[in-house]
Amino acid sequence: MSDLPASVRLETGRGGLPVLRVNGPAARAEIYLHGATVTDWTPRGRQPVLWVSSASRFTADAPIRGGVPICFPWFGARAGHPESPSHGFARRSDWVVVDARDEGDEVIVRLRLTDRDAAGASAWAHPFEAVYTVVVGSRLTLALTVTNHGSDDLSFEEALHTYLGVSDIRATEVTGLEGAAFCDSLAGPEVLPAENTPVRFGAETDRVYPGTTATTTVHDTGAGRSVVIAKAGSATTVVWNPWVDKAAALADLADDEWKRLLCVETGNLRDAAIRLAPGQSHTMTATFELSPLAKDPTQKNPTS
Ligand code: TA6
Repeated sequence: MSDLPASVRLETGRGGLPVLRVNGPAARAEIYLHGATVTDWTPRGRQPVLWVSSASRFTADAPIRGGVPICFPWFGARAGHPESPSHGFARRSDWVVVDARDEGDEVIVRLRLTDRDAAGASAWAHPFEAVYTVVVGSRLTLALTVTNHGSDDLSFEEALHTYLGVSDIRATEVTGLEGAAFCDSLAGPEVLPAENTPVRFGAETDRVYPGTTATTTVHDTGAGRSVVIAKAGSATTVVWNPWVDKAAALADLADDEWKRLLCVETGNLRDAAIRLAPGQSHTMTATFELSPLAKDPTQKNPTS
């Protein structure tokens, strides 16, 4: 690791895990080396955008419940390998800091994971290198570049499993997915017809949009703001809220926290899984930006 600029400090975080604390001109951020999990991004003068559970574990053997866990090299359950961890091993592995630098108002941090240092990668015998570039500024940009260092083709799924904080999920909607067909993971693998309305939340929601490159916007009426999520190199979007029962079933999620989180995930899953020839690389990028509430919500806030 080259010397860190003054804007980046390597400190001891929750659970004694190493964390990079970034204090840039335009925003602050926090990146745990464990999973290269970005757990905070707060533009100057604004409220935090990412959400972390108060019940999250910060231990070497578990993923962090919140922020932006990296799902790689598979998403969800690994087909044919019930013993393998959900969402892969990247979010449970300790990444290495490559370097960090200031560039104008932005601070750029790079982290790396290879098959040699990934926890449990022996179960997935493919030589690879993943480099994660985190750009902290008035926008947050996350770019995951995977390179195949093997002599055979490499196929993998990936997702940036972003947990956004919202004031109340029941008064939050997602736009940008209108017209995109989706799979309801709670119902089955069938691809369901597209809807022409924003995604709204009245129950556990677990949707995979298999063929969309669209920018999505999360409209948080209670907070009077929107989060715009643009992406590149990604053909899948996942939208998740656990609601009451699933939240109660998850040990690392406090029972009432389902009201204040929403996952909008940037990925390449299933048919969009990435296939790399030896020596080839692929980059997937998500960019987050705050904007005043883009829509003047007409619907009432059901909690009031
Ligand atoms: O991204 C949605 C999802 O795949 C859901 O099915 C739900 O399981 C969620 O991820 C959380 O998964 P985790 O393994 O972190 O408990």
